[in-house]
Parts: sequence; C-alpha cells; structure tokens
Amino acid sequence: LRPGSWLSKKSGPLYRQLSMRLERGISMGLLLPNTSLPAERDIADLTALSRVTVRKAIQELANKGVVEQRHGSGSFVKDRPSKVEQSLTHLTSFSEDMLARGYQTSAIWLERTIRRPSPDEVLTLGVSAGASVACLDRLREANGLPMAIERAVLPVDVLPNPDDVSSSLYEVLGRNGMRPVRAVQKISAINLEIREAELLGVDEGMAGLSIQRISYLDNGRAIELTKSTYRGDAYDFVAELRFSN
Ligand code: 16G
Repeated sequence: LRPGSWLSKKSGPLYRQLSMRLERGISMGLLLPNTSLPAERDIADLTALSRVTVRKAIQELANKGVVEQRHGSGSFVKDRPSKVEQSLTHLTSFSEDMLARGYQTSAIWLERTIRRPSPDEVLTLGVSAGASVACLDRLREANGLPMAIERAVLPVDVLPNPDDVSSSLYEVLGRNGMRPVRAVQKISAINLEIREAELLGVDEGMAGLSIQRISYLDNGRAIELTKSTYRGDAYDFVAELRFSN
C-alpha cells in the first residue's frame, strides 16, 4: 500500500485508486475472507492519503459487496461464493443451482413489466409484433453478492403477471404447468461494459459471459428468451462429451 507507481494524480480519484488496489489485494488472496482490513488510520498512514479518502475507498468496497462493515469492529473481507460449476446437460434455474450449493439467493429488480416485443423476440417466441410480452430484468445475487444480470422475456399468456415472480421464475412457471423441459443455450465471451461491470461489482472491461437461453415446453413451443450477463470469474460451464460414430 505504500505510495508508489500505483497511485497517480492522472489515474482518476484517489479513493477509487485505493479501493481498486485493496480489491486487487483481496482477489490475490493477500487478505482472506473474514479477516479485517487494516484500520482506517493505518491505511492512511501507509498510503499518505487522508482519512476521508481512505473512508471513501472502504465505503466503495462495501457498496460493491467486497467487504462488510461491522459496527464498531471495522471492515471485513466478505466470503465470495466459490466458482459455480454449472452443468450444460440439465435444465435448471438459477435458484435451483444456488440452492443446491447452499447459497442464499436474492435479486435487485431492474425492470418488471409488460411491453411490446422486439423483432428478435417476435421471431424467437413466435408472437405477433402487436402482442405483449412479460419482461423480467434483474441482478441476481448469491449470498448477497452479484452473480449475473438476466433479462427474461416471455409471452403474456405464459406469464400474465410478472409481479407473481418474487424469487424464482421457473417455480411460478411450474405452478402454472409451464415449466420448460428443453432449452438451447448459446454462450459467448465478452468484456463487461461499464454499466454491467458496475452492477456486477467488477472493473469495466473484465471478462464476462453473455448467455442466451431459449426454453421450450414439451409441445415444442418456445416460451422464454433470456439474455444474461455473467461474471466471467464466477462460473465454469461443464459438459460431458461422449464419442459416437
Ligand atoms: C437461469 C437461466 C434463465 C432462467 C433462470 C430462472 C441460464 C443461463 N439462465 O438463470 O434462463 O430464466 O435460470 O431462474 O442458466 P429462477 O427460476 O431462479 O428465476
């Protein structure tokens, strides 16, 4: 943390440079989960930065979910869920995947509405341009930490009231006898744009996965078009391959 080449007047606000420096140290394992950050005063002394700057940097880490501020005892490194291995052979929901690993799920709703479909949605879901679709846009979290941004779009007769979905979309679909039984998923590598990076609590430009899932009912009808942005460092997708000739 000693002032050096990492701190520069030209590289943006000092508190941001410090928070990035601390975050890097945490991701490199220099500070382990559940250990406390050095005291604000000590960081200020080491870095020759003001206490106000140090406080702002720690506040930013807390906002990003990297550390947790415990009243009266300082800031502690949060325990990030370990990398999630997701099977590419079973059609599961985010809630089921996380529950199976013992993680608590939560979501920040970005949008939950009924609107006209985009041309892409018209083609994929086989609805007419004048029809309505339900749109669920949310930041999905595991143990309180952001994992993915997901935008699910479904025809309104499949999901007449988007507000019915409080935590799991597939649970609501299952209750209505509309649980998809098959899906086609396309995964592409991306660099996270600023808005996505901010929501996911990582730096702009970091590696991400863009995933598109189209899910079908037993009768072959496409009922879900979901476009998701996942943290690249949080997921491994695993498929079993068999030789056949
Ligand atoms: C998964 C699916 C998404 C689906 C969601 C339902 C991928 C890439 N996407 O995140 O298409 O809408 O699960 O989850 O796997 P929920 O039932 O917990 O809302």
